[in-house]
Amino acid sequence: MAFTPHHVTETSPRGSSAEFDVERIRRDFPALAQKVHGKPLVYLDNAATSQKPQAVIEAEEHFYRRDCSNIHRGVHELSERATKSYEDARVKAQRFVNAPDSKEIIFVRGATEAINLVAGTFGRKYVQAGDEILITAMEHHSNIVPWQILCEEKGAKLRVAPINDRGELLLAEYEKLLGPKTRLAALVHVSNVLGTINPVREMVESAHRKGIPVLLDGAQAAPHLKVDVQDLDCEFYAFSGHKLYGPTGIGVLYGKAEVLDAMPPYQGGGDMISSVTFEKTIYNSLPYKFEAGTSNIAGGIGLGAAVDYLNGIGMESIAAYEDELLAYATEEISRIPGLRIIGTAEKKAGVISFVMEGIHPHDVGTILDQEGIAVRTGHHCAQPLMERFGIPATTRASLALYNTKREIDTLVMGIQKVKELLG
Ligand code: 7TS
Repeated sequence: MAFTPHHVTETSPRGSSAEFDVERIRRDFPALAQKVHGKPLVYLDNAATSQKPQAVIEAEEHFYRRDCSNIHRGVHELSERATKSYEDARVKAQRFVNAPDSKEIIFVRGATEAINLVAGTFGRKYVQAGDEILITAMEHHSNIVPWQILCEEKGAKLRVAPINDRGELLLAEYEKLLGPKTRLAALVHVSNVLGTINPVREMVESAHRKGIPVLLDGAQAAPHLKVDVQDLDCEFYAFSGHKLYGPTGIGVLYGKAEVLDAMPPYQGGGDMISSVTFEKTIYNSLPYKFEAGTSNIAGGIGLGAAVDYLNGIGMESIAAYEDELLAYATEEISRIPGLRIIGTAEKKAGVISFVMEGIHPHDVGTILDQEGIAVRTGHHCAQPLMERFGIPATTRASLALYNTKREIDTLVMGIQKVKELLG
């Protein structure tokens, strides 16, 4: 049931602008215009999930209002429209990460499911007792726990590449840990707590020199950087739609075709088969082999609209704007006495985590909320990383393309207020 898209219909073409007009961008995001506790919303919890532009909301709504139908199976008009929009979105995602072929784009629920898919199929097939999986000390739980489950089942071992006090990976240590028993290196591209951008291209190269395949967790990279899976040469790349201004419940696993082809299916059911008898089932070709059951069709279409939206602005412009904003925020926030930033790597994207002397992050978050400022507090699903820094939790401000220096100033004033009240 291969579907070959000929002409991909794009939504909301904006034309790329050399100048980054943040005020115009803000108007595309209806949720940003609201007040919270009587104060204008300052949304700085983008690493958890980002707000959605009108174009994404409209794409989902359009599907439910006009095209709602199941895909890949109907001969009728609505099903054909829905199938085309969904498969167009796959091509958009393919181009977004520069994958060679759209069949290498597997739609999943998000980065978590993408990693679980690889652990449950690639891992189950290739990992044996005594083998090793290599991760880093700065992984999100979703790139730790699936490997622990696999290791437990197989009698394999999880190895962890250490980091320095700035939150940078110790590359020499990482290379030493790439050994003859390593079956996969599963590495975060950008840390959700520290903001560290790992030198993943070099890390993939070192792994490949020893014949070790690599999965990159790009959940926090895809919204901030131009991702090119051919340049990175990784076997797998995982990301979530909802952190990329798209809907929740949809994400992507990119995998090299030859690697995906050799892997057993993930879940069994409709759409992932080519033929079924009680004696034998023949699986469908890529990407459908890994997409059992009715997909998040509206989500996929919404993700396609998010990609169009980002392309209209340009990932390079977004990265440059956010870099400037991060530098400003770092400078302003680090001036506050008694505050310590956790994660001071030379190469960072979009995240500032901090702790304040004598004040619990939860109290910081609660007071900031009263000021209309949304941040996340806690361990950020990275408990081993908290342990590495000897802290239970941080307050985290995470940036998006629509944040402004004015909002950073509001955050700084909010933190001053926390100090006045609790310091
Ligand atoms: N990997 C990283 C690096 C992440 O930051 C997250 C989510 C995931 C994987 C999982 O993504 P999901 O979409 O499948 O849930 N990170 C966060 C966060 O920092 N705050 O809330 C979710």
